[in-house]
Parts: sequence; C-alpha cells; structure tokens
Amino acid sequence: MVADTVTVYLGLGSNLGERQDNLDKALEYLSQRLKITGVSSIYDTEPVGNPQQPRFLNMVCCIRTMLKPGELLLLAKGIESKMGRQPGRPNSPRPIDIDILLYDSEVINSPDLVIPHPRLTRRAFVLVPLAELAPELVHPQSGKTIKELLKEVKRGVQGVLKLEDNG
Ligand code: PH2
Ligand code: MG
Ligand code: MG
Repeated sequence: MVADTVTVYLGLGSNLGERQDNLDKALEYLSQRLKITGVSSIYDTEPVGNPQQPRFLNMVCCIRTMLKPGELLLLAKGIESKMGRQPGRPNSPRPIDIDILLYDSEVINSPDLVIPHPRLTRRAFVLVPLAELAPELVHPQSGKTIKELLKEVKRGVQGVLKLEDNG
C-alpha cells in the first residue's frame, strides 16, 4: 500500500546571526526528511510583537510529506534546536523559527499544536510569501483564499520588503 502524502506550508523566520544562511540551512535539514516542492522569495520584515528585536528574514516553503502533524512538529523543533534556538523564550531573537502554517486542509487544536497557525490570517510577513506560492488556497476556517486574506491585512504590506537578489 502506498502511504498518503499531504501538502503542507511551512513559515520560516530568522532574526539572529547570518539570517539568509540560517534559512538555507533549515531548508537543507528539511529536505533530508521530506520533499520541498516550492519556495517563496525571501522578505526582509519589520518585527511584529516585540519591536525591540532585530528585523527578520521570512519565507514560506511548500512540502509533500508522509509525516503526521505531531511528527512534523518534532522535526521542526529538532531543527530549531540543532540550529541553536533557546527553547521557552517566546518573542526573543532566534536563528530559526519553523512554523506549520497549513497541513492539508486539517484543523487541529491540541495543547501543543494549533493548525492552521492561529496568527496566519493577520501577518503580512506570512501572507505575502504564502500568496506567492498559493494565492488561491482556501484557509479552512475563514473560507477565504490567501489572496483575499492578504488584501484584508490591517497594516497592509508595509514593513515586508522583498530581497531582490533572491531570484
Ligand atoms: N515571528 C514572531 C513574532 N514576530 N515578526 C516578523 N517580522 N517575522 C517573524 O517571523 C516573527 C515576527 C513569532 O514567531
Ligand atoms: Mg513564529
Ligand atoms: Mg514557532
């Protein structure tokens, strides 16, 4: 029997150290365990939440995997920790943050994992790169497409600048 693979979107962010190298390294680690089918441009973004921290580089990738949501979370956390992220310090600068944005069209509300990512619908630094890869993708809870959600973002796309040398 062929096991099911699902399409998943991951958000990557870095605001500590060599940010672009960190994104590359995270993609390399991910590709050792799953198939990356698409990557967005990289964006230089204003920090949201804690304005005292350095600017981020953010991007989104699309993957195909047989990993279950919990297994994928463990993989993401493992890569974060291998790359030197200190656990238990939310909103502090980090070499890498890997967030599961959407897992197929599943809705999951468990204590350690909420999918779709709860802040996805209001974050331009996620919606802009996600809209590059999947503008017509429907967000399961709102029933809106990524393109529509992006149009509705309150502060618009200010503070989200495309890195021009990223192809
Ligand atoms: N991640 C956060 C909080 N704020 N701001 C930007 N621009 N990019 C991020 O990836 C980001 C953030 C928590 O994970
Ligand atoms: Mg995050
Ligand atoms: Mg995270």
